[in-house]
Amino acid sequence: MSERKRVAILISGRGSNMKALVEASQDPAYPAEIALVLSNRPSATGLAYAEGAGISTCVIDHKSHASRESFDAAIDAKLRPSRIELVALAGFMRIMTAGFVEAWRDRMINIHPSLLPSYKGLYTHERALADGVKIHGCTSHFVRHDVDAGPIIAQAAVPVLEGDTPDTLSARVLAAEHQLYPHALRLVASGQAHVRDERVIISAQSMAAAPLINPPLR
Ligand code: DQB
Ligand code: GRF
Repeated sequence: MSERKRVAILISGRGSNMKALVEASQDPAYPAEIALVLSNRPSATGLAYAEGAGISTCVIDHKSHASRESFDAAIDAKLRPSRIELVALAGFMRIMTAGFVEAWRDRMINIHPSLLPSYKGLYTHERALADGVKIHGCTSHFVRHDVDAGPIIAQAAVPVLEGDTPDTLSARVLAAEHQLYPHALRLVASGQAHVRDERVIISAQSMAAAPLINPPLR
């Protein structure tokens, strides 16, 4: 049963989603092991946590690369000899080139703080509040060159509450991300999630049937 997939997590900062994936992978029955944490920013606070957890870490600073192609090539040149099989972006803030995305097609996933395809890009919580939506959430998806537009693996719906600010809403969504992302990585690493015609098929999985209605019925 040592067929656990070797995963690299790419971060740029805090790394709370990375921590959620590391904690999930500490269960020997989890189908993925975190073999590498890579940051583009030397100051990413998530690096210290990974080191403390005994995980190999690496900094590839985009500022020391003249082009996006050279930066992405340096990342690829670290992943391959590390025998990485899956890449999980976790608050990684650099857009990847088409060549890198194609090289890792269907083997690279991301967590995004909205119910895609709503609120692609940045400042998702501010925009959701400005629109007055009652249900927000987060999405894990395969990465495509078209940013935040890859096939959706799993989503979590989060209620927007009266008086929410970007801070209170982002904290509620982040807690959902920490549940959703380990679940999505489990589906991909175990082979239960497959891309077919740019949609994700989930095999042997009971589907949620109850709607989240906000405000609640009673
Ligand atoms: C992100 C989505 C968007 C951004 C960052 C991360 C963004 O717009 N940042 C400001 C510009 C930064 C820059 O100059 O590079 N989510 N690459 C591809 N496709 C994706 C998703 C993320 C990171 C890289 C993708 C990605 O869907 N090609 C994570
Ligand atoms: C999360 O909201 C994630 O969805 C987004 O960036 C944030 C990263 O937070 N892509 P953290 O570094 O995982 O704490």
